[in-house]
Amino acid sequence: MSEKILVIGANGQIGTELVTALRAVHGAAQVIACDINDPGYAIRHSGPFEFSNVLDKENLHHIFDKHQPTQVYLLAAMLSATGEQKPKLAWDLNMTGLLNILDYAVEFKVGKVFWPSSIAVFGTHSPQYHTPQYCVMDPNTVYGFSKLAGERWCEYYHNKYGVDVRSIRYPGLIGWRASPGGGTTDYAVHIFHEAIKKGSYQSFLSADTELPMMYMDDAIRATLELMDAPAEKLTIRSSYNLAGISFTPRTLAEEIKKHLPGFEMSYADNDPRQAIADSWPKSIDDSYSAKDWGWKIEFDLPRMTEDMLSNLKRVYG
Ligand code: AKB
Repeated sequence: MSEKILVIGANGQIGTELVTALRAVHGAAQVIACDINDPGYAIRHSGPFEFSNVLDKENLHHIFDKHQPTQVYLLAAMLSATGEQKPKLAWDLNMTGLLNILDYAVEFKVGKVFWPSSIAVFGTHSPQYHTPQYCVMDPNTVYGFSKLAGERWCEYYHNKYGVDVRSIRYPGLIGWRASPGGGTTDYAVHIFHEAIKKGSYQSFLSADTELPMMYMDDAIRATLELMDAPAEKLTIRSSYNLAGISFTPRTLAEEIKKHLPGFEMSYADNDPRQAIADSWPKSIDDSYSAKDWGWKIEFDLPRMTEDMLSNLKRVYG
């Protein structure tokens, strides 16, 4: 049976790359990119697009009715740093948006739903190193506890209504095709752009702030592999830990200097994102992902750095 796939929040950092990957696998006409904003050139010219607002249930109903999707990827969300500036809106967007999609997944008998969670579900009392799948979770950002509540809703809709919902707790994601929007891990993308454009970068996180990150190619592959995994193999319907690579701003700067020897890094003081980063894990244990659906990372720090720089050099000419 051919799939009909809705990607909601298609213009964002993950959506831009996921739409391209899904269109390559399933054919452009089968993947409907949806976003509240005008799409970029690549998305508009490579297949169908619908304006959608996850908080507008009527508009969503129309889109589900028109396309009768077999799979839905819900990527529209407010991230950690922006969420702290607009806490009520972040809660509403992240929570009501998810519940609207889960309701329509039941009503329209959608085959599979993907929804991203985050390392932000962990908090200051979670183990900081090799943070396990199951442990104390006391997130202190609106983004973090909306993701944690969302995980519980996903598991609930799976158990109660049989929705085949699948989810990953993404680490910070690093890619060259699209910019991140309002996260605590965004420095690890901006640094590459500034290194090429200006030869210097001021990190808003301190030199030794270690966080789990992942190259976008690995993140997209993980998403597609999880969505392709046989349902009976999946033992987790809240969200799977995914480890990625852990590094600090200092280590990343050193890696960039191997390619751009003149690159200069400085560090800002008192950025509010520091406290968020300090409450998150430094590394993740993703053994459930390896066991249940065979997950294996491919990009380490040197390989990711080389790939980012060579692609961005091409982009900036
Ligand atoms: C953020 O920094 O808010 C996101 C995330 C780790 O979920 N990139």
